[in-house]
Amino acid sequence: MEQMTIKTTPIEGQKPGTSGLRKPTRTFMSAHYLENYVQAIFNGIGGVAGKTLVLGGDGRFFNDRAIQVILRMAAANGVAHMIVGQGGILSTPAASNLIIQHKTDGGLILSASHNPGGIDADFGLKYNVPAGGPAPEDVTAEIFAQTTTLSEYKILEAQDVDLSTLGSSDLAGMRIEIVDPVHDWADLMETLFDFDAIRALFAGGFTFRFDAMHAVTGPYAEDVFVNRLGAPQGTVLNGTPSPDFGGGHPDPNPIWAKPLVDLVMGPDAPDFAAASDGDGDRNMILGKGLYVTPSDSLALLAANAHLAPAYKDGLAGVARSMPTSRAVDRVATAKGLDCYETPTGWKFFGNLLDAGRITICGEESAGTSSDHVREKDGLWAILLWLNILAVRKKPVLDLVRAHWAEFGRNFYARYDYEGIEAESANTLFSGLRDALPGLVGGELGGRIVETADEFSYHDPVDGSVSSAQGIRLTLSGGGRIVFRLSGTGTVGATLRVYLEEATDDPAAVDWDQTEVLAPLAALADDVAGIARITGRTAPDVIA
Ligand code: G16
Repeated sequence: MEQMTIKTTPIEGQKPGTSGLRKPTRTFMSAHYLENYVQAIFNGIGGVAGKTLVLGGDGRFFNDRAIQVILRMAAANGVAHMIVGQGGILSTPAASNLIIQHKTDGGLILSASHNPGGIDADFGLKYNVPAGGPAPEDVTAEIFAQTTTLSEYKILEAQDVDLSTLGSSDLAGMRIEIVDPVHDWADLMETLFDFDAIRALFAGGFTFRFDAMHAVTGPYAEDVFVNRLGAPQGTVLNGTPSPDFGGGHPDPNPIWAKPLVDLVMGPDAPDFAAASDGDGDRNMILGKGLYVTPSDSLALLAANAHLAPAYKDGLAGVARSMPTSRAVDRVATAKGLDCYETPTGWKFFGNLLDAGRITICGEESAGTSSDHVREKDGLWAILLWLNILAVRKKPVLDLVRAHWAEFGRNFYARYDYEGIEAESANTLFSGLRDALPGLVGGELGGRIVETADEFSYHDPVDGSVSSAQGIRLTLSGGGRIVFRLSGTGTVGATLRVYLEEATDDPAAVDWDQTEVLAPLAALADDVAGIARITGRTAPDVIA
């Protein structure tokens, strides 16, 4: 086996976004692209000689080839020990768990999350730190800096490693340990939740459907819901992972998981339904006739987490990303908990979790998790819901309505304008930025603009500052509009507009969300000039 040093030149645009580097698959497959980025990660974290790393991905197209390249590069760069999910597969939360459990030096996760997979779709790669979470901004900045000066990478000339058999092997002095991707994570779940209570729930005829969307969670869901909790065969839908996610878009929301939403809205609705995404970190929650928004789900989980064994002593605190609705803030206020507002991106929760300041956190983008790992964990959220339902013994709809009645209701929607020209996006944001000082105290749609600013996050643990994290306006009467650009898209710019109305009116449990938010949507268009600047008169997606 020959170790080679290959000359290369920097490749433009290898800047990690909200969660690692995501690009079209063909870009990742182009000459030196993957190799350059992997070497930049290795260099950016101070070299990998003698280190132990975790490696796995969501199984999308090119996962298998990329893993082999990374293994050969890891061996050539002196990695001592690689822990790899069998077949090169690991869900993102399972990878985080392995990084933590094995006290490693971090891991490489191959995924473009909820983006479609295939040669004409998307691929991604990110580095997670030894604490288990996505690399924070100072680390990703160093990795990016490395991509701009890289002149060579190291790789071994070797045959493919067999990833199908559990156990250890050697690659030029590097120990490769193939582990069951499901087992350790599923065992962890048993320590957190009341599996007996959930088993009794299923034994009593409670019906549940989980849509794995042909993505990574199928085997995890079969093991936990069916094998360990006794849910009947047929509970897991689309449970066989495929490299192109069955040709679908593995994003658990009412648009891309429409068949499941149609099921809960129809006559054969199960008591509870849920879905997860490409790499298993997102979740969608549904009850009979009801879609629970991620922001409401976060609030309800925070209010009821004490019903699960792991959280029985209460929560240290909670956190949400800035654009996420403030529903969880109401729970925090009622329970006397600290509540943190972070920028979009799971990496920003890491310090708060490590410091023990929060136990549960979540985002409007369908991510929720706790301090059990350092990633969002779709199946964890679904299990906590099941635990709560098993104890409360009430339908999902009743639980949600009771929650709104107790804490107040936050109406919430996100409008996405996809693939807009970068220049239009820049014009729109610079216009908004310029307008901010003049908006405060003025009137907009008959309401007073109470605040208008661009969000900067001051990390209370390490003192770092992350600026330009979204423009936000708050309006009298509980309204809020947030504008930001997505950091996960691979083509053009995606404008996200987040609309929120908050009310304490008990009658609001019966109000229609679309009607409540319509005036705010018109205001958002007006104040930012969305139609005027981008030519778009309607969003591509309402989430
Ligand atoms: C990623 C990040 C999340 C973020 C989401 C949306 O999720 O991990 O923290 O909320 O993207 O980000 P953006 O609005 O910038 O597109 P995932 O599930 O794609 O890893």
